[in-house]
Amino acid sequence: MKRRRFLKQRGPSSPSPLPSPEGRGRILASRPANRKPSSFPSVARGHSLSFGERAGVRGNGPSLLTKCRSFFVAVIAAWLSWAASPRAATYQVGPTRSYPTVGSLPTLSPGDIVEIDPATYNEVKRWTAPGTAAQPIIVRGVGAARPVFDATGQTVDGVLPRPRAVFQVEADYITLANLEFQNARNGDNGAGIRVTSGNNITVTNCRITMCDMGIMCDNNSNLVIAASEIASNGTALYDGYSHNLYLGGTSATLRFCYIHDSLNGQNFKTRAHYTELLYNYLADSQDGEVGLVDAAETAATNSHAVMIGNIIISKPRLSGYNSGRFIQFGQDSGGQHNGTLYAFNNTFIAGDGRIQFLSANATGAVVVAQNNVFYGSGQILGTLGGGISGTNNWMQSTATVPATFYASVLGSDPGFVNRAARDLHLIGASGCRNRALNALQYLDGTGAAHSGLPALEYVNHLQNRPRPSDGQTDLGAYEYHVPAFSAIRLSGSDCLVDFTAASGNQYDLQSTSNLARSFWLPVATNIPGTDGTIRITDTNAATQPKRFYRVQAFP
Ligand SMILES: [Ca+2]
Repeated sequence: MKRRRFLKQRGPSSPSPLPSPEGRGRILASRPANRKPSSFPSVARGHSLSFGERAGVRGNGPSLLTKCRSFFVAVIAAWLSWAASPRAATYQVGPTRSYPTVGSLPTLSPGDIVEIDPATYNEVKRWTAPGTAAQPIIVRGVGAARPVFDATGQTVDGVLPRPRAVFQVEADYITLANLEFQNARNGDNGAGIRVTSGNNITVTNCRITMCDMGIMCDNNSNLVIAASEIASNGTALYDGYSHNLYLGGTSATLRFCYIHDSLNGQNFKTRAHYTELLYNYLADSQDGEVGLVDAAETAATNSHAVMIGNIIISKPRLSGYNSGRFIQFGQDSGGQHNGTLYAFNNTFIAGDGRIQFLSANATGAVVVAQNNVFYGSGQILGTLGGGISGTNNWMQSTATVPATFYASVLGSDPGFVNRAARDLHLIGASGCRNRALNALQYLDGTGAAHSGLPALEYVNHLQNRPRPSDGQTDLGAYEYHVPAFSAIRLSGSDCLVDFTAASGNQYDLQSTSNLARSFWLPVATNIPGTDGTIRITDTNAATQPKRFYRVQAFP
């Protein structure tokens, strides 16, 4: 097993505050443009609070006239502040625009939008101007194809004023959308995107490839990475230490991402205090799929992680790389990790029997696994750390069932639609159906409790949809979609029958004129499910006095 090192060249070491559990921008949303927080009390808040508190009270506090004067003074002050502050602007960047590069942009202000035309830009940039919760700075690609930022030939060594990434974000409330990054190389950790000391950063619909590292961050909180592909990053010059994602700081959330083929390291590695992996697809790393290890931030209580609805697939790894690591929760540099990894409704596929699915290797690190599918290796557990327990997990009959796992579901095959093609949706006959707990709970980085039931499903690739519900949850990342009629109506002499059914499965539509006789005739057979509405025309059915329908799933 290879030794793992801390992030090099960390940013300022002061810890970032924990994010509000209620999310962003609730109060700031009512502020005028570019107002600094707390420079004045908000007009709306001060006014409504005062009247609400004093309603019906006489002879106590300022008179109504005094309050009205105060109100108008506050309005005028707010207007002056708004009028004096820079106005949000939209900048167009492109070969034919006034700003041919992002390097030519002026200093940005809160609310500014940068729209970038499709082209390849051979440049790198540090983003140092902050947005606000109400007015984030948005940098986005527009047009038919994502603009590509290619760092080939650029120096990304992190020696100021140079960045250590294609885009290095060093301020709060910035969104990067619809962009591609590639070829950041410095011999070990040139990144596609690096966030350092920037809170509330969002990366969405981006693609990062062929860098030493895909995304890195440190000394930040509330990083959100959504619907982004991060693949084929890594360098042989930093073999075993360069990853598709290498995060730190206080908190990060990944959802609907496709993270695959980390060339010389892990697909996802973090040292953050708190991590959410929700409905992602991770596959084929060279050295480990998910590593949640230690730093100063994980010594605090509530250093939890939650994984819900992910599909994670490993391949047989090359000689010289870690052949057993799949998900590791704990430490790799001797620090503390005081928290629990909650793994709920994931589908875990090992491409190699040497894989140990779950390992915890710090005394304070605990793993709770519920409603998952483990396939491809019989080694469910590696090292145990602070303890690994589970309920309602599917595993192969030949697996070593941990003594701390209860209500396990054993079988020879979980009943995937097409495992070889990696379609891990369930067939109707799957033994994973309706075997899961219907109540799950996890704690976030502040210790607050949340339901851990999966509400969504990952859709190949970078998409998502609501998870179907039949009242009894299935094991794994996908719920079997029970066929259901959505409409039956007459059209001339025909009857049009609409129903929904799961892709990867086949169905027969049958009819009868007499339920009591239970004699069913085929209307259509071998109908492939689509995950959408299927319409079958029953010719001349409208001429019959009555007709009943049913859908039968196979196998
Ligand atoms: Ca079900």
